[in-house]
Amino acid sequence: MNALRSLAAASVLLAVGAAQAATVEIKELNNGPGGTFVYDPGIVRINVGDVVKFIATDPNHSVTSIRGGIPGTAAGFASRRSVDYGLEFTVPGIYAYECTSHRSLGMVGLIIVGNDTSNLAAVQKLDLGAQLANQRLTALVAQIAR
Ligand SMILES: [Cu+2]
Repeated sequence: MNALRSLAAASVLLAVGAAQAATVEIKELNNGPGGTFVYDPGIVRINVGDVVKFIATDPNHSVTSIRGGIPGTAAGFASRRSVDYGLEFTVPGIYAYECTSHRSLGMVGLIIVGNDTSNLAAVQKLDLGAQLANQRLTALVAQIAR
């Protein structure tokens, strides 16, 4: 009987835990803390199962995962331009993403899920083909590494 009661209590705790998944907002901005054409914040840390909501605060931006810059078993993603876009992250690791319209202007960001940085080396090796994008990515990666 005690064991059954404990099991029931554990189930309730699990249910409460699942309900606590957070939603984190990232704004798409023409002008922000990191300069022009930025995601704010440019780097976020979330738990597995949390949702990131990209807010189209300024128009003409979008969010697309960068090939080679997400965990190997995770699906890539891409939003349309100028619309809010929500996404649940269920696979731990680092996710690098960009605004395809403004990659050359350095509009990139990072999401770290479940405190898992096992694909850090792959993210560090990314070449976005644009100096400003690579500079911003390097600066974001430096925030993970320290
Ligand atoms: Cu953009």
